[in-house]
Amino acid sequence: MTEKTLAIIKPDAVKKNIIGRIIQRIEDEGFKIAAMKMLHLTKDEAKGFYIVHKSRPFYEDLTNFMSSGPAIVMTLERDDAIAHWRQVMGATDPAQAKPGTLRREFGFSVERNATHGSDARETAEWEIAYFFKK
Ligand code: IDP
Ligand code: MG
Repeated sequence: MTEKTLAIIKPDAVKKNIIGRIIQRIEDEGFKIAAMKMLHLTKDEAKGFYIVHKSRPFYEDLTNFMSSGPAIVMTLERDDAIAHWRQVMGATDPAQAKPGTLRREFGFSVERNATHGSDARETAEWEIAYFFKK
């Protein structure tokens, strides 16, 4: 069933000039890019986006990183988009991610892991609305 997910090319990947390679992979995986923009999140916008992690020890560093430079946010559409995009990204920690996944190929650390993807229907809807007004 066609579904939408929110994907982000994080500031580490934008800095490394690999936007094109990641978008190529997105298209090769059969996703339709339904919306896309580049933006430089403020610290407060990053904190709002990752509000579910506010009591985690990495929240402060993560939101500094996510507001450290421009990122690309996208709505991706496909059959089973949420699970499929998470599979293409690989595990959160690039060292644990399977060969061929984006995080294994392009991630630097558990924090600077190149890409974001929603983890469920409800979070996808909330995350898409966070960046794209109807
Ligand atoms: P996910 O991005 O694979 O869904 P989450 O657990 O939702 O992983 O964490 C959100 C983001 O927070 C990760 O993508 C990563 O950038 C960062 N992060 C997660 N765990 C850690 C950690 O243990 N140390 C530092 N950063 C982390
Ligand atoms: Mg997550």
